[in-house]
Amino acid sequence: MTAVYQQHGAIAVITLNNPPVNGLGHATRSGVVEGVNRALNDEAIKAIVITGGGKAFSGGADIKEFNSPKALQEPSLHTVIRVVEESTKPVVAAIHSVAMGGGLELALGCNYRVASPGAQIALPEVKLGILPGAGGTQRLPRVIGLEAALNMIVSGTPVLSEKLAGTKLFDQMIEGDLLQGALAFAEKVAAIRPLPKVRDMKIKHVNAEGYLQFARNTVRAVAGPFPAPLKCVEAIAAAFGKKFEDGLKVERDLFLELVQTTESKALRHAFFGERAASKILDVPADTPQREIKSAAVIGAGTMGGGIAMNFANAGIPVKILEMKQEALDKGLATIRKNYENSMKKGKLTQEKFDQRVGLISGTLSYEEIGQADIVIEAVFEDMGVKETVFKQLDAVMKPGAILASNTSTLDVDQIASFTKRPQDVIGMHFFSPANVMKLLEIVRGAKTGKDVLATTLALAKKIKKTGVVSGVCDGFIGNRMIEQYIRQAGFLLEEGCLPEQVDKAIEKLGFAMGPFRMSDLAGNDIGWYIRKRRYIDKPEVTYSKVADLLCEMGRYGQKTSGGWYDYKAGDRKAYSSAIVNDMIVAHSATLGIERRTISDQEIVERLLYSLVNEGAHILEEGIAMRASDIDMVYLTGYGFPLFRGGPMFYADTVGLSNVLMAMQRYAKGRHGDAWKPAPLLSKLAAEGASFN
Ligand code: 3H9
Repeated sequence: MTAVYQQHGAIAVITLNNPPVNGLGHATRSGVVEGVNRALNDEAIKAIVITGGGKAFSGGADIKEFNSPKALQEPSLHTVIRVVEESTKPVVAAIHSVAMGGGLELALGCNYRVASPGAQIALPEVKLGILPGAGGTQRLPRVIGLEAALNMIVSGTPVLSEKLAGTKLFDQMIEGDLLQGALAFAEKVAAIRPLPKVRDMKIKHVNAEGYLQFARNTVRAVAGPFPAPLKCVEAIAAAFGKKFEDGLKVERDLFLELVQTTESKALRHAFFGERAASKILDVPADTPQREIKSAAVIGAGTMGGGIAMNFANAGIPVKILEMKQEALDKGLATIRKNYENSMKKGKLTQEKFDQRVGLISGTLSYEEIGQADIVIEAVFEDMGVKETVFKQLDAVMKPGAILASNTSTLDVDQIASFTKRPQDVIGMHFFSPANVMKLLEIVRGAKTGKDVLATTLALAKKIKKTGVVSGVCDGFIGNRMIEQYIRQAGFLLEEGCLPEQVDKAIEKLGFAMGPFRMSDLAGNDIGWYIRKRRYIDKPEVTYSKVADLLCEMGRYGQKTSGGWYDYKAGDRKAYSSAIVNDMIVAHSATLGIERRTISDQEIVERLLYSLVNEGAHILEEGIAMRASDIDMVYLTGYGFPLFRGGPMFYADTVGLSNVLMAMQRYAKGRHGDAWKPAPLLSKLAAEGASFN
């Protein structure tokens, strides 16, 4: 039973007890119903208090139960709230820390609510692609008003309890001991009849219809591909002009509709995927961690500067090392400018600006960084250069310091071998711009210490990144997969596409940017450099030379005002380039390829299934621990559309046997070798199973 029943004089206290956040799973729901019935049957009890044990009142319905029979098993949350609302003895919710979703809805079913200040109050269902499905859309407007409720429900953003103190949501704010305060409050109201019920309150608004129409228009414009925000408005609209029970029914129907949508499943997948990524099977949660109170970064370029900003933003002092004063000054000035821009946009106060800039310093001397708890190397992507740096670091860094490399492709084990302390070496692959992008690929070397891994994962959270652990291989999870995607994009050009068609097809699917606009932004010369290095010893790898030809034309992308597209000064818009398109067509002729019309469906399938197949290899080899880790890499680092849940989740929604069938079709075309299915993909498809 996951609710505890206790008696305090004439008051029964039901304490939700389902760590970590008192999710209202089946056992907890049963516990509340049993507790209320027990109190009703005990003549000595005059009132009931419901509160939460541990670190929350309640985080809401147990999301892990969704789409499982337990979610619908009685007592449902509706039943629990009805039992509470129909209680003949007053029920008081005593709220602290977190009251979200179904937790808040349960409190709204109580006759009274008291709260500690500082509690996070929210109906965040919309962030999971659903809406409050246990009366929240009907009851919240009755206590805090239409406009405030609509804002909370459509945004899902938490509001601090003290900010809602003047509304009918709370009958009393309690400073100090919440339970004592709640017991005293319950004593005070025990004899009052009739019992107040939120459902009986009237919602007042001078022009509800007009306001709701305005809300529909605004929400439609910003909801993008997600259906939930607009349905939230519809559910709230039903709170007007309908009987309470009818409004509840509208809400319920919309909830059931939304919970089945792929968009909602994708959002829930991402919610759990983010949390799962920080759990490593052989590194338990109680693994000792090293203390990180100071950091150093090698290299003041775009990457090094961005990495340093992450530390300063988290309040950790960081020293940047450069070889030349000029480069150091330039790097520090860029950081300052970035912060100034944030300040101009009103995102940073002067005080925070001073604080952050004050935490970043520069040096030209390795000796001066020796006492840092962690050092991250962000120098040129070349093994020789890394060797020089890591040998220096090995010589100067204090014992126990973590030595991290920001390499995006190189062998972290080889880098570790340049030191006498491979257990302290780890990969921390940030994505550009490093102060903005959420993803941090954490590369675990063969000898990386478990404490180093645990510390780095905790650090990722501290600097607000999504840390995903990858094993060592060429390109790790993200870049190893993207290589296959880019490869297909090149073949598509040779066979009949132009860059715009490829980009548009994948952008229509929801990608932030297609492969060619992305390359123009990142710089085509980077891929060129990597291809030269990577393919020298791999003559068996076939790839389109069209990108090399582009680079030979000096078209490196936006930075040279021309890449796959043309660019105008001061304008990032991509314009179709006649020279490049002619070059592509001529290249096909040189190869003897008769160009053909290629459908958007083929483009999308070839780009995405190449990602999926490589992802399956990565999973099978244990480079990624779980499919959702791969999805998190793509959602947070590669602009994969959130509502599609990441490449592996997307493949699951298409059906793995359908993915496999399409791959078999493409295997009959040019470069069929690229479509050899990963054994794991074949196996799961044959079993009718999925990755996630
Ligand atoms: C709902 O209520 C529907 C109803 O309207 C209608 C129903 C009919 N369920 O985030 P953290 C787990 S929908 C199950 O790292 P924090 C989480 O997975 C629900 N588990 O901690 C993690 O587990 P683990 C509406 C949940 O302190 C652990 O708790 N509610 C739930 O940074 C710690 O999570 C929401 O959308 C849950 N509802 O933040 C609230 N919530 O340790 C979503 C959390 O195994 N939750 N877990 O990895 C949150 O926003 C944050 O978790 C919260 C705590 C603020 C509560």
